[in-house]
Amino acid sequence: MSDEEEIILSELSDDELVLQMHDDLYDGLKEEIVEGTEILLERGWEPYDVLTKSLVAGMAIVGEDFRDGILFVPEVLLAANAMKAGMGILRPLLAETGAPKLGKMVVGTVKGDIHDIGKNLVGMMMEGAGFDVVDLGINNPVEDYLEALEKEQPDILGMSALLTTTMPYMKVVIDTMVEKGIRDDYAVIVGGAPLNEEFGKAVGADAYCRDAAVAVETAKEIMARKHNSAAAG
Ligand code: B1M
Repeated sequence: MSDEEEIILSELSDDELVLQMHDDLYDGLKEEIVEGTEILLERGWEPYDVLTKSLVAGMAIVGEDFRDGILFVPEVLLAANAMKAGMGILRPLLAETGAPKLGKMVVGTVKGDIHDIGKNLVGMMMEGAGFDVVDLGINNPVEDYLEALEKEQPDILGMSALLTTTMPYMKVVIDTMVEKGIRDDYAVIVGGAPLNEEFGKAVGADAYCRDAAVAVETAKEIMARKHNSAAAG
């Protein structure tokens, strides 16, 4: 926000407000992000649109300037905190569902990796679609995944990684599941910015999911297949 003139968020048009929110996210202005999120919701925006058009799109700009050495870790952390504050408002709205539970997912970011915004988003969207979600948080060694699988008995294991140096760890987890003879007891989905379809296949996942919406669709397909094969068997 410029020092010369105070911007009143509620006086901006939708398009102007979304652009302002991109700026505010860039500047790590948590309160403004909360206010902008609330204004868009009051104006009748769908929570998913607020999420993708203002927050996720804003974070993409932060990501570009982080990559190009224009922004550094402290600034990006502030942006991430502002984004999380906005997501906090959207979470209950996205998770609101009267639908019966579709299935259960254990999800976590892999060892060595502390990025959690994308994973949180996937968790929120999955809850919204009617899944129970057990979130293991960040920096999970294989033992944490195995323990949670045994304890929670989910249908799906989800792993997230945002670094090219941490994404190979997904293979460690899947290989360990194979060694222990439990690989086929769960569907495994993976996601994160540096991953792709080919990588998902190479590590032995059931599916690579480009974004949270794809994760939800994939999880629904997995559950439909599971029910069909149970009915057939
Ligand atoms: Co980091 N970081 N970061 N960072 N950071 C990236 C990932 C990077 C691409 C930035 C860049 O250079 N452009 C780069 C990685 C380069 C690489 O590996 N090739 C990078 C780096 C280098 C680093 C550090 C090493 C920097 C340093 O210390 N020098 C360091 C590493 C720390 C660590 O993990 N050990 C670091 C630290 C940080 C912060 C702590 C400052 C902060 C994280 C805060 C937090 O998460 N709480 C941060 C952030 C915010 C980013 C960027 C800018 C944004 C990530 C994000 O939240 N995006 C990121 C740049 C980028 O990705 N373009 C970057 C928004 C989020 C909604 O998208 O997470 O991609 P995303 O999730 C998407 C999909 O990927 C998918 O769905 C989501 C959308 O719907 N998805 C899944 C994700 N997980 C899924 C799981 C699924 C399915 C779909 O199923 C289970």
